[in-house]
Amino acid sequence: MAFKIISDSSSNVLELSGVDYASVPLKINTSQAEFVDDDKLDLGEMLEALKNATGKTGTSCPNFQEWLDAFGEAGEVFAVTITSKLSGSFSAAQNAAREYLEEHPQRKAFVIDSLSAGPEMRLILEKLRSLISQGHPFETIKERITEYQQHTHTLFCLQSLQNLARNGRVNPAVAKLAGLLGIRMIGEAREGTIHPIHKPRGEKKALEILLQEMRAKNFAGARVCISHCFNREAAEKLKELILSHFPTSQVEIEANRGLCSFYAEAGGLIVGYEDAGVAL
Ligand code: X90
Repeated sequence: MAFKIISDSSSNVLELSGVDYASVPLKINTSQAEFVDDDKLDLGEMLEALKNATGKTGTSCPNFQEWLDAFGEAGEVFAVTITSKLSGSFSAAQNAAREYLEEHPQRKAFVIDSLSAGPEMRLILEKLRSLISQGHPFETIKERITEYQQHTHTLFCLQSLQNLARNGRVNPAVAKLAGLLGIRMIGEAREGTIHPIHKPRGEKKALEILLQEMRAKNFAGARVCISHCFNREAAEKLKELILSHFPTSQVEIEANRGLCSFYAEAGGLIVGYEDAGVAL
């Protein structure tokens, strides 16, 4: 049966070559406009509209029907969602999978809670693609991807946490300092939630701390994906820093799409990486 991989747009992955793939968009809303996080989204326009927005701004996840439509007619589906602790996307995808399997009992579907957002999801999606291309059966891929997730992690470095705080995804007290006097908030995804760890001042210090935190989680030079929001320069510097200590690492850089741009805000970096256990 044909495999299909799906993720919601918090993964920043709009296309995945070599496999049947679909991205299901989240939406970013102001009281004046709605931005659908698909390949037609103009990020510059979205950030400009957010800057000028009066009133509440927020996001919404794909609903049951949108997930179900993405499952389509595929025989075996893997769906990867943003962390279930901060969004309803996982729950909607699970309900869609249940319906899909009820309608077609011979088909298979597995919904994966990434417990993260952004580039760690890309690592999971690309691992799924590689397991599929190796010809493993569905059940083996399920086991292997669950095992793989034990060895992937997310760190972030944000210059503003306003949108996270305003939408109840971090404590406003935690958000307060970021952005003042060059202070960044470095944190990690811990059990699917946002966990602050450092508040360095200045970019150089921030990048050093990111690498230090990666080492603390047993990073030893495997795959890394850095996503940025209008800050390619910092992403490039982090890449150089990682490569200077771990020359064999494979480091990719990507631009955040709409959902991650809304929450990581201008200047933000999100880092997804594999620890040394991944090769075992
Ligand atoms: O359902 C919705 O409307 C989406 C809500 C998403 C809320 C949080 C997104 C955070 C994205 C922050 C850095 C990465 C953190 C890792 C998460 C545990 C960007």
